[in-house]
Amino acid sequence: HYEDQYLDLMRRIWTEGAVQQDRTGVGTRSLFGATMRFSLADNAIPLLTTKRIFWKTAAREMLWFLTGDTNIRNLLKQKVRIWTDWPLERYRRETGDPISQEDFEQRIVDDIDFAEQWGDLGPVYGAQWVNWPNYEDAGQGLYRRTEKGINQIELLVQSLKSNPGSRRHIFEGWNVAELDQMALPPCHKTYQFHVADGVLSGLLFQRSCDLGLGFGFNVFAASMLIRMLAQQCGYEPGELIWQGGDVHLYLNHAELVEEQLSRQPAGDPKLHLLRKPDSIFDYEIEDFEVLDYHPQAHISAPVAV
Ligand code: DHF
Ligand code: TMP
Repeated sequence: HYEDQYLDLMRRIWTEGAVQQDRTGVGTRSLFGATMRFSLADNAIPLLTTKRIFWKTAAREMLWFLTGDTNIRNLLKQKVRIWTDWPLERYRRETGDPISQEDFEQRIVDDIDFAEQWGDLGPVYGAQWVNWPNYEDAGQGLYRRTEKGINQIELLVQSLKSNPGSRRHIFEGWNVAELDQMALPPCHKTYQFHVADGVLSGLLFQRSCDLGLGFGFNVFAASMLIRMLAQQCGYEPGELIWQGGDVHLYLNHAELVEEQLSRQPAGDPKLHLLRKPDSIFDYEIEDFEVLDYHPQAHISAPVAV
């Protein structure tokens, strides 16, 4: 089963991983450098089956990235709460207001000025993917930002269509000059694509991977993106190759890890695209359907902020 790769890595990190003090103070066991391959042929989708993954949440996040938005307001309007912790932490720290998560989220939704001040994550994923800063010569050795940045996704679709054999089908979130403005520097930072015999595959390099929490979302979203690109460009979907840099398990995920490792993966879920939108930017959540997904119960675990 495709999920055995994941469970094997989880077991290896939990038993052999080096204990490391990490940025969050929670502590991890970690291992450096890992690869997994998942087939996307015949609508196959690498959803974890040893616990439920809320794939619509991951899908909404991916669609939100593609709009270029970096404010959590539009996520919260869809009840997607996975990014709240970071703006909430900053708000509490800078104002001293001990507001609850629910009240903070409600205020972001209700009050657009509040959202603009406190709901933005900085120039993270979406900002770099579709609006990478570009500059024009303003004379006298000065440069100014152009009105529109570089849309890496649009360029990617063009290059996949017009020059399939290229080895440069890449988009990148790691904008070195802007890392210090981001709530978190990108984890899933580099995406590369490859076309051979009309089959499109994608490779994701993830510099840092929370194997207990983020991973299930990340492989689903990357696979969904490959499927969308294949549909737009007229290719068959091939594989997702996932590569992790620092792959870790948080020490407070013991219960999740033990429980998940005691379960057996089963089934072959399918992702169906119900419509072919006019462009890569026109997909909606209703365009996606997952069938044959019968996971075991969800396991909740705390997220290290
Ligand atoms: N920090 C850390 N420490 N781990 C992460 O995985 C992570 N992921 C981020 C931002 N920072 C992070 C963005 N993605 C959840 C899933 C993905 C995600 C952030 C959070 C999460 O909390 N998942 C829960 C609840 C899912 C839901 O509410 O739908 C889960 O059980 O999967
Ligand atoms: P770091 O910036 O110190 O590496 O912390 C980021 C943490 O978030 C780390 O545990 C990896 C995790 N993460 C994912 O696994 N997937 C994601 O998509 C995101 C945003 C974060």
